[in-house]
Amino acid sequence: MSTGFFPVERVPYEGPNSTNPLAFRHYNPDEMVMGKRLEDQLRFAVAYWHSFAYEGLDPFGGPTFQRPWFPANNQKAAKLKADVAFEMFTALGVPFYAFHDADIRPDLGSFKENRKAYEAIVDIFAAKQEETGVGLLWGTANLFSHRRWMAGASTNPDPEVFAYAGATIKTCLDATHRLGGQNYVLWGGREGYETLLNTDLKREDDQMGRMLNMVVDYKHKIGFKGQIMVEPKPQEPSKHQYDYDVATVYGFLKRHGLENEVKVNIEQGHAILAGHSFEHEIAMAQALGVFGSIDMNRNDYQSGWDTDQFPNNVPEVALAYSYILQGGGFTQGGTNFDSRIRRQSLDAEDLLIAHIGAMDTCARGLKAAAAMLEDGTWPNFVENRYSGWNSDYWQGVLAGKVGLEALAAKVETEGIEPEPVSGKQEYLENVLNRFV
Ligand code: XLS
Ligand code: NI
Ligand code: NI
Repeated sequence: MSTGFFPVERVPYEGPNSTNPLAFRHYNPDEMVMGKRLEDQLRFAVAYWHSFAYEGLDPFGGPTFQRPWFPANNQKAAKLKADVAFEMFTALGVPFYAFHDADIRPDLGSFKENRKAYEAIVDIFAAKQEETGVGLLWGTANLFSHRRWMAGASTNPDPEVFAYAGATIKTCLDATHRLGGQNYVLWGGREGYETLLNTDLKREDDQMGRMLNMVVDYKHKIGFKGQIMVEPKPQEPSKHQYDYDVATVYGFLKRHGLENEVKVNIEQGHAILAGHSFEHEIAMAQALGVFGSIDMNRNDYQSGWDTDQFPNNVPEVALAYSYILQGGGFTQGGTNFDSRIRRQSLDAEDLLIAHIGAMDTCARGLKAAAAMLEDGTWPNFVENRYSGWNSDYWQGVLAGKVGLEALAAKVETEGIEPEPVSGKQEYLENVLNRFV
């Protein structure tokens, strides 16, 4: 029996000319794009926290959303929340969702009570996944909201907090495994510092590395086949976060021997906060062999913080997907909408409308990206730009067969005087604009 929370049970695809706000105009899951169904290319997931746990607070104001499951301080409310959540996943036709422990269960005070409440909701999720065919893209632990985490989780100066973090991650990994999750994410919201004055960087790095190694060991022990992913972010809530960006996370993984075990979950808004573009972070992760999944959202360009709005800029999204497709597309990862409606968007249908717009934006972006690659002008240009390196001699240089002296001798004996060539930026921008 439906809860009747949403005005429709299923959002149809009606094509580009539809003006129905509760219909897709560009996301037709069965459309084939680069040899795969659109649904399998995009692998959409809804973020449980933003759509069902967020109450509409901001730093200056309290809750604005009056949902029938608020206050979600008991199992009955948590169950109703789960019912509505799965109704929305089904209405949108998304194949996946993602959640933190604290999003789905009430806070009953002790670790043990919370674990039991959490596992009871996970049981409900298991039945609902079975019934609806919706799967889990990733599970994660909320190691940042409760006051116990204020000085960090694995990086806390108090070893008992480290233990509590480990116990929480274990519980969440067990649940993710049980639900057939494709990935498990660690986002270190409080793994950083407010002031360097009270912080020992070296110790905190060692603690965080040790925790991640324990997570990887445990994953193998229980036979979890999902990817373990770290989600980079430079700051907020901490003034400085250790998982600053993709390159920083890669250095951390190398330092702790985890570069072949752990991948990255890249969020649009975090990339911008780090002073990068989304596509930079994606391309960097691919170059380093650690690309895993994306959190799709956008930040307000004026406010300078992680506003987690739904994406609506097709050219930007197209560029991001063009790099994902060039890397072969998603394997276990997907497009998780780490996005929330604004606190004035009070209506149940606003949740649907937000996701519909975002899914249409992503569909248009992915189709544009596929067209750019199928056209070939752009990737061929880049390939060509480096073609001088393809000969045996220059490959040998890269392979270490030539040293600095030999290189210097070559320049003089052959009279090498390189002639600069145009980088063609505007030409390439115009080429890509043909597809968006
Ligand atoms: C916060 C993060 C968070 C992670 C999951 O900025 O994006 O939502 O995705 O803990
Ligand atoms: Ni975020
Ligand atoms: Ni995120």
